[in-house]
Amino acid sequence: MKGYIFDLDGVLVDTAKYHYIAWKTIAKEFNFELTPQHNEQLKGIGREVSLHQILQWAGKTLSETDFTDTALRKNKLYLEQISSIDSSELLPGVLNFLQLLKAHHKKIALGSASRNARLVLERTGILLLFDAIVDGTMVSKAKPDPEVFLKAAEGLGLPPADCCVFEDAPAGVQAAKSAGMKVIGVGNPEVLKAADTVIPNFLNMKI
Ligand code: B16
Ligand code: MG
Repeated sequence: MKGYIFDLDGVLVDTAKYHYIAWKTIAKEFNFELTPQHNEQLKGIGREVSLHQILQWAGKTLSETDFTDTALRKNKLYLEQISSIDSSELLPGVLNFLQLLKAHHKKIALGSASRNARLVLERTGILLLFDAIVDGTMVSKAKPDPEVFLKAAEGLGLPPADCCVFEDAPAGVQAAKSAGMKVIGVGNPEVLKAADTVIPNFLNMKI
């Protein structure tokens, strides 16, 4: 493989838990208890799609203004959670693996649904390791649509078949597959059945 494309939340950094805490707080406002099982379905999908899903589970509807306001408040809660994160938030083995790829002159890209991706990369000190960054501000279709990963490959100047994707969410695995890329799941093999292979983390990775 020439190109390595990484999802952000739940793959490079342990921020998935902060999205969960923020959504749980919002869901409570609708008297809805958001469980880890529900949250699994929100991973990797965009902010507005997530809010639509929570409202559907809660059996609630919001006016357009309240919807926008609620999505903004969720983001504020998330930003509060990540206000003091640093490199300790990187998941096990991430930094070593990124440096190993660099040492082997491999291309590295980010393919994330998050509009806060750059901020998180900056705060955790890995921003400069990326040759291309595609985040939620640059795509019009959320995962499982392949747009984010196709744009990342384009940013690296590589055909999709030369790229592999690391993903922690079923929607992201599906997006990578639809993009025609090899996909390595990071996390629970039960949840990531559609991936080509699943690793628990980046410790002891070789290329
Ligand atoms: P934001 P990823 C995704 O990032 C998260 O998994 C998902 O929980 C979140 O709702 C989405 O980004 C949008 O994030 O509200 O920060 O724009 O996993 O694709 O890196
Ligand atoms: Mg993710």
